[in-house]
Amino acid sequence: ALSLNNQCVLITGASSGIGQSCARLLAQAGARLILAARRKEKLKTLSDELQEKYQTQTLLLCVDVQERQTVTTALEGLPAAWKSIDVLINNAGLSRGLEKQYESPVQDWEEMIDTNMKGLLYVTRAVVPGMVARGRGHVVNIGSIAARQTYTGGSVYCATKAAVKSLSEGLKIDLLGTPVRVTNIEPGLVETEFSNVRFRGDDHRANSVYTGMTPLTPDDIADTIVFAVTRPAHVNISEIFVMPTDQSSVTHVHRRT
Ligand code: NDP
Ligand code: 8X3
Repeated sequence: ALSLNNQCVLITGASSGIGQSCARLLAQAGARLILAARRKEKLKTLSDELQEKYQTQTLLLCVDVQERQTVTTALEGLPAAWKSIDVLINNAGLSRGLEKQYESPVQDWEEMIDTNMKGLLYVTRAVVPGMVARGRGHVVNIGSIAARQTYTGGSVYCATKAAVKSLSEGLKIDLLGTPVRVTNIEPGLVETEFSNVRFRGDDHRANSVYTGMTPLTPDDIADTIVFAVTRPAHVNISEIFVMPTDQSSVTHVHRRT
C-alpha cells in the first residue's frame, strides 16, 4: 500500500525541514516530485540526492508563494508531463518573532499571513481545479498545534494556523462529491529551521526551544503524510495531530534540564 509509483507530488517549502523530509520519503515510495521554495541551491542539492539514491524524477520551482502572479505563472507553465499533480503538500510556512500583538512589527504579521494563508490559497487555487477535472487528487495542508491553542506572543502565527484548519475543512466541503481528498496535519514541536527563522538566526534562542526534551523530527511528520496519502481511495484522513512524547500541550513540555 505504501507505493506512490509515478504519482506526481508538489511540495511547497521543500528546501528544509518537514518539506525536505517529505521529498525524501515520497521519493523512496516512488513518486515524481515538483519541489518548490525560494532557495534554489537547496532544492538543487536535494534533487541531486534524490536522483542519485532513488532515480527520482524532479522538477524544481523557485517561487515565493507570497507572489500570486509568480505562483500562477509557474503552475500554469508546468510542462505537460508535470501538469497532472496527484498530491499537493502545502507545507511552506513560517513564524516571525514572539512580540505582543499590539507591539509587533506589522511586516512580521504580513509575512506570516501572506505565506501561511494567502500563499497556501494561491497554490491550492492553481492546482485543485485540475484535480477535480481529472477526478483524482489529494491536498495535504500543514497546520499546527498552534491552531488549537494560542500561546504568548504567538497570536498572529496561531491565527494563520487556525486559518489553515478552516481552509482545510472548507476545501473538504467544497470537494464533496469529487474523489479529491483533504488532510490537515497538526504537529507539535518539530526540530527544523522553524525557530531559526522565527528568531531571525539567533541560534541560541532557537536551540533553547528544544533543549532538554526530545522533539519530533521532520521524518516523523513526513511519515504521517505518507500514511495519509497511501490509504485506499474511499478513506480520507481528515486530521492528524502529532506531539512529541515530551509535550502534552503548547505550554506543557517536559525538560530534563
Ligand atoms: P523550515 O523553516 O525548516 O521550513 C520551511 C520551508 O518553507 C522552507 O523550505 C522554506 O523555503 C519554505 N518557505 C517559507 N516561506 C516561503 C515562501 N514565501 N515561498 C516559498 N517557500 C517558503 O520549517 P518547518 O519544516 O518546521 O516548517 C514547515 C511547515 O510546518 C510550516 O508551515 C510550519 O508552520 C509548520 N509547522 C512547523 C512546526 C515545527 O515545530 N517546526 C510545528 C507545526 C507546524 P525557502 O526559505 O527556501 O523559501
Ligand atoms: C509550530 C508549533 O508551538 O512551535 O507550528 O509554534 S509551535
